[in-house]
Amino acid sequence: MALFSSRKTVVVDCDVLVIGGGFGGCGAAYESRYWGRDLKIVVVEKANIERSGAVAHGLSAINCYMGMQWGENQPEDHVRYARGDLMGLVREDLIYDIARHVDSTVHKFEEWGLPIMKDPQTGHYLREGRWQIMIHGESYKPIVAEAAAKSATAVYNRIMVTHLLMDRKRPNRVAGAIGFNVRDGHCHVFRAKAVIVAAGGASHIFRPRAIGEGTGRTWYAPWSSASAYGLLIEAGAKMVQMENRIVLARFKDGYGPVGAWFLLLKAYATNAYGEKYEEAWFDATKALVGAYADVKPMPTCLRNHAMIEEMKAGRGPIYMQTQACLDTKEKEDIGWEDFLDMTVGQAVVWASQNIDPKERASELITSEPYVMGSHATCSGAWASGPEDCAPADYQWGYNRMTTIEGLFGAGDTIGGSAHKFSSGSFTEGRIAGKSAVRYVMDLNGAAPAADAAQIERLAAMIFRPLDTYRINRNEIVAGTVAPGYLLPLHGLQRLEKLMDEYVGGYSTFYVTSEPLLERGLELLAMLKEDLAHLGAEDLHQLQRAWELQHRVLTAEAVARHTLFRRETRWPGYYYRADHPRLDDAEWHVFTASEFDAKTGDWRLGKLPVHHIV
Ligand code: SFD
Ligand code: AMP
Repeated sequence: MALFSSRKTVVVDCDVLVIGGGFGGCGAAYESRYWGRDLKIVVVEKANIERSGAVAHGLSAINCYMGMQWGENQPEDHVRYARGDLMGLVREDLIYDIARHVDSTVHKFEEWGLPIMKDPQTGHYLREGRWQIMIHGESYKPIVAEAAAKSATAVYNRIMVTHLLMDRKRPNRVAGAIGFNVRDGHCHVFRAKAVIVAAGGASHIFRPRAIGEGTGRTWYAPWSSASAYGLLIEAGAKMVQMENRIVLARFKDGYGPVGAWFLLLKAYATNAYGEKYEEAWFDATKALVGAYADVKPMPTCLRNHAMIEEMKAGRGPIYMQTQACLDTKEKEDIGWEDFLDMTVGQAVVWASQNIDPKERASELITSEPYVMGSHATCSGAWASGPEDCAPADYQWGYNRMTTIEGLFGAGDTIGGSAHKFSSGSFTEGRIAGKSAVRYVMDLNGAAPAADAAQIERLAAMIFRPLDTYRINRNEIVAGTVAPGYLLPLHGLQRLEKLMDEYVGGYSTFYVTSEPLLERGLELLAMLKEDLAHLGAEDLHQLQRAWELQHRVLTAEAVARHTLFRRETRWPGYYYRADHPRLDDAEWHVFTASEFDAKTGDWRLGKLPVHHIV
């Protein structure tokens, strides 16, 4: 019998359910309302949409903007850019679809009150780089969330979704979602005709560099807990490119991003001796990846590769020569605001280490890997493409519908389409929202029926860690250690350590191989067995427990995809020591996986990469 017997179950019925009120989710809510005037549109969010997700703390740039009104770029240009950056492998239809709509999204953001910097000479948005524009973005998220809140019929904040619900009769048809309120502990059941998952990417899959007093600090938000992948994998959705984890060059210890420094302020990176090092690695890199080394701008992974090689050669620390570019008050202000708007911790590192960036260079380093679908990386779900330009085998239903009927995705959730960033994720949410509404209207009232037995089974399972803790805490042997349970933090640390050491984290300089991956998967299987004994002291820890479940499943997908792709496609993100070169003859393809939750089996395969631009 459950020990928390006062728990209520709240049931919510709706037409469109949006899981995650970040950038993709806010876009989905906004656009669903536009097309579905009379529909019941519900957003469910584990935090509070006003300050949730990767943009919680603000941003200082919008990294995806074409500038078509000024003839700056066309959508085709963006497809070429993303393809080059991802070493040839992207869903060009999905990227094109976002690029052609993204400017209108940014114009809406400005209309809603987001201050966008202007070039005093032209009056156009101030360009950081070819694709990026500068904003005063500390309040970026509340501004965007307000539009979503006004559009949705209801926003359920503080509810962590743990599982998707499936139709009673059709196992591949989504019927809603289930989770719990992290404040009052009530169980929440959402029954929906269409579901859009926009639950963000994943930090803390690999061991972060930050330890001790900095524990938990990462570049991508620490609360980006892989739910977008965990929910979908468990339900059997086809996932792609899960091996394509991203490593980022960042200011050391505070994880400050580098884009504004390289592109707008024209700072440059050197080794410890003040030498620019990227060019020096060109021939060696070309021997590994061939013509991809000639792509301009240099692909993100190859920029990392040069930095990693330089570090391995013992010529670190690597430095961003900030003092060489901060020669005016305006530039100095932009430099500080870049961090104060987006990564306050980096400004704190400067203060705490007595670094004045106009006097002294700052260290750069490559981060631990993250799993995402919206930056210079494209892990995520395989989705049906736009009706007018997707190749036939990329299209089986409604735009942005996954391989599960009625289940859509946006932002980090959707795979194959890199370089969406905040604006592109919101845009993809809009695309998914419009499509989900059409799907609901085409149903003509034929709603799915959630499976009562599944709900009952899940409701018992979700809260089990609370009981496990209560029963076993009597056996605590020391501190927080008890033989009868595993605490979420201990499980997380086990996951991070094994992913780091076997699947290509920073401590091996991102190197892995078949034997390492096989051993990592063996240890992962043992960790998965222990997850049945997770113990949660309170509701906060219960949330941590389910975040860990989502992270572990995602990590397994990363390891299995990495094992499957027998080449090194993205040096600088990870290296297969046993297949050190890029191999276009065999691997100019997407890797795809499907998980069967009943048997625990994974099926991996290849999907074609079509070039439409
Ligand atoms: O330069 C559940 N990003 C940047 N984008 C830009 O456009 N410009 C920049 O300057 C950017 N930089 C940057 C960025 C991110 C971070 C952390 C930093 C710097 C420090 C990237 C964008 O933020 C990113 O691409 C988008 O936010 C992705 O959108 P989306 O919707 O896929 O993810 P989200 O916004 O994190 O939202 C997810 C939401 O889901 C909630 N959630 N809710 C219920 N149940 C669950 N189980 C849930 N799990 C998650 C989350 O709480 C969240 O609200 S730069 O460095 O690149
Ligand atoms: P970051 O701040 O590293 O997240 O980068 C922000 C944007 O600038 C992304 O679109 C990056 O791909 C791009 N970017 C960062 N550094 C460089 C560089 N050295 N050359 C070209 N593009 C860059």
